[in-house]
Amino acid sequence: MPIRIPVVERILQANDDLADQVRARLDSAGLLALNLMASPGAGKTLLIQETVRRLRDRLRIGYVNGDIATSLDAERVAVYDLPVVQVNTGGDCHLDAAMLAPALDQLPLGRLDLLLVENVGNLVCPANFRLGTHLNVLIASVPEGDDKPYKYPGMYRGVDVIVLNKIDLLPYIPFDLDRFLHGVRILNPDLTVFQLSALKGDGLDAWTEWLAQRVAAQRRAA
Ligand SMILES: Nc1nc2c(ncn2[C@@H]2O[C@H](COP(=O)(O)OP(=O)(O)O)[C@@H](O)[C@H]2O)c(=O)[nH]1
Ligand SMILES: [Mg+2]
Repeated sequence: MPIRIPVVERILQANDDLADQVRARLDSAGLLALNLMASPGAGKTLLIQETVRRLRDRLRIGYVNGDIATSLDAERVAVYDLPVVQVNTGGDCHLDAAMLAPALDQLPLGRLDLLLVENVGNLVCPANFRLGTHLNVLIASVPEGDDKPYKYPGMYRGVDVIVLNKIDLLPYIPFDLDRFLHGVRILNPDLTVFQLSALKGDGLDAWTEWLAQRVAAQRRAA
């Protein structure tokens, strides 16, 4: 008798089922939720800080930080006086729906317009685990190099939006923007790409206006 061991499939199926439940909760609350993924140091937390700073007068925003062990990022965002929940994965290189679900219990979902979920810094693991959020956002950054869409196709193919951060460093670091964008387009032709500097502010308004419009569309659909 052959022995069958469908371990990985069952784990991913269990995660998908939980992600569906998370999505149902988010939809019934009428908010828009983003899963922000990137390699360590791409600028996820700084982009989130600047997004909150620019939109907090217009939108009620919550933040979930996924980190292996610390709450350093959560502390950086909490200064903007919004609901913040820390999820420590205890070593896991990604968030999953089972980790996000209890974090939602700690948030006033019905009184939020936008939920920003910062995933663990990694370009491989987070791509495999749906969270139930509405949009997968990848934050790439200039110092990582223009070859990353080619080297991490799973991540680049699975996202809805790409933010290319740290464009202020383009004059100093060899980075072929056309090569990067070509790599993105062959994997994901319809992708929305924002080019910005979370540090200097260039391009941030286009990103925040787009986000505010998506929130409004989500509210109309609810
Ligand atoms: N030059 C430059 N540095 C940035 C930019 N965005 C973030 N950084 C810096 O990159 C480092 C990592 O940022 P952080 O927000 O912690 O990234 P995370 O690990 O992806 O959350 C910090 O030193 C930031 O100040 C940017 O647009 N330009
Ligand atoms: Mg961070």
